[in-house]
Amino acid sequence: MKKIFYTTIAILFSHALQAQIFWTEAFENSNTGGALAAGSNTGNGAWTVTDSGPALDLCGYTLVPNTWYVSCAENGQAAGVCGAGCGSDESLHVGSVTLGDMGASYDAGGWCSFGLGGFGDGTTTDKRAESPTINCAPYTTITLAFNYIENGNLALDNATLWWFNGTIWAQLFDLAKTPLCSGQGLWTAYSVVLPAGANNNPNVKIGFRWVNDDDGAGTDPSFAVDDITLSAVTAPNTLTTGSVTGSPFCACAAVNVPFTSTGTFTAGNIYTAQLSNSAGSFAAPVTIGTLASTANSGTISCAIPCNTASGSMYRVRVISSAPSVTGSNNPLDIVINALPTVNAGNDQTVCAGTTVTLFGTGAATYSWDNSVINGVSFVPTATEIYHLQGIDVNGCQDTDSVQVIVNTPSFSTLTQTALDSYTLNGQTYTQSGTYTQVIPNAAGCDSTITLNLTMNYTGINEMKNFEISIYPNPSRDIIFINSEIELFSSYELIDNQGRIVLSNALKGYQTSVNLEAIAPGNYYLKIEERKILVTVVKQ
Ligand SMILES: [Ca+2]
Ligand SMILES: [Ca+2]
Ligand SMILES: [Ca+2]
Repeated sequence: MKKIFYTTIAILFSHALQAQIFWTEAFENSNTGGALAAGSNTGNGAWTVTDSGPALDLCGYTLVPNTWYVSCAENGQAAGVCGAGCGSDESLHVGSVTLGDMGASYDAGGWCSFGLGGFGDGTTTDKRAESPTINCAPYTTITLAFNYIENGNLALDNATLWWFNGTIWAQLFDLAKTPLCSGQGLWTAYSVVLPAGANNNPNVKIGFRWVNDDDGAGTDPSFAVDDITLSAVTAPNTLTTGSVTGSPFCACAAVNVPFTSTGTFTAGNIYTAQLSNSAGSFAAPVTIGTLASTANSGTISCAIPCNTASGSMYRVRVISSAPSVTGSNNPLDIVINALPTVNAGNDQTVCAGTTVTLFGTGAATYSWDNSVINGVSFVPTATEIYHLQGIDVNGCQDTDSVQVIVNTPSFSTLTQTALDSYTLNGQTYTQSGTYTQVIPNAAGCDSTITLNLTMNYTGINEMKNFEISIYPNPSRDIIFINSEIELFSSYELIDNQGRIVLSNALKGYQTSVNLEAIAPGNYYLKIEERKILVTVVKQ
């Protein structure tokens, strides 16, 4: 009745659960005989042997205990098959040292018991062959399985199964003697669930201990083991993509993809969200976001690629990397609208004060920065990049920008003194005065030139107006400006560079001008009130 119950449970769980072998040891070292187990490494790491036997036999003589070999001298057979010599399938087995590796065949000793202690070497043995460290994380309910043969003599010459939890060794089981089979051992399958201490334990070892009491009583085979596996019954991983909200989307939009999963996801697992094509096919999925996580739920922050075409049958799904699981599609179709292509027009170059009109194309509505209104002229005051955002009928947007380079007018002042006439840019002047010219500059904008022109005239060295006399002229210091009428305007003394070196108000009938501070040379005395110009010489 009990047996039927267990069978029923097994059937119920068989769809959801699967055994996963995560460690194997087949001892395949291509050795036909004599290779010691201590140091044997077929890919999992090296096996070791712990010797707990005495140093001397019962009669006080040096021991030659049995030892552990890894070779095909005892062929590793399938369960239910008789033992055999080397057939190229290596096993871990106990053999003799004095007689060499003859497979699972040992020297039971007995010389001491027979009163011949000094005749032969004693074979008292207590040696445990120990596996390399086995990482049992993240597994639980771990099954250890292997095939073996064992004989010997009761518990006196005997093999036992041990395990190590990272701290201490403990015996798991005294393996039963296996049946004889044409004089050899019958290879027998054995399995056991490791204690709970092995669950999620990264530091597990298994060991096989062989003891021999050296009493001469014992029957081959000794012990051999092969094809060791560790497996765990785990639920298969599942991955379910959740509902995606926010459709319709514009290309480029952010989207959150939620998921749930079951089973164990191992360190380094990456959940990846994928986007189908516009028909919902994942034949060439596009990655839109990832999340490094071993958790059984999460939300992946994604971005729909900006170049995604319009479509109304898009789907997303989540996949994982460790283990590799392809999740279900999200439940409903997703609408994605492609982005408009907005154009802000060509860059422009204008002169200050010129109006500019900016307008975008490619969308339905437009907004500009810098207070610009689409299609409305304005006068830019400086070179600027104007950014445009255009939004189409689906509410999808694109941006562009345009540069307006504003060239400024230039201003310059030119001060010149000339004799009789002066020509600037083709324009000839014959009178002193301030003139303005406007011509295009290198940037194509106005260049305003202010000409301060002082004109001297040939022959005007003497007074033409008898109302005013100037003396002494030349002079080293003081000159007097005498007038028949009172003068109250001003005078200016101008050098030949056009610079005013002295100026002051006129003082009625006579004005004195002190020339001591100015350099010797010719100067022009300009009397504003009478519009006259006289040459004055400082000595
Ligand atoms: Ca093998
Ligand atoms: Ca046993
Ligand atoms: Ca014995």
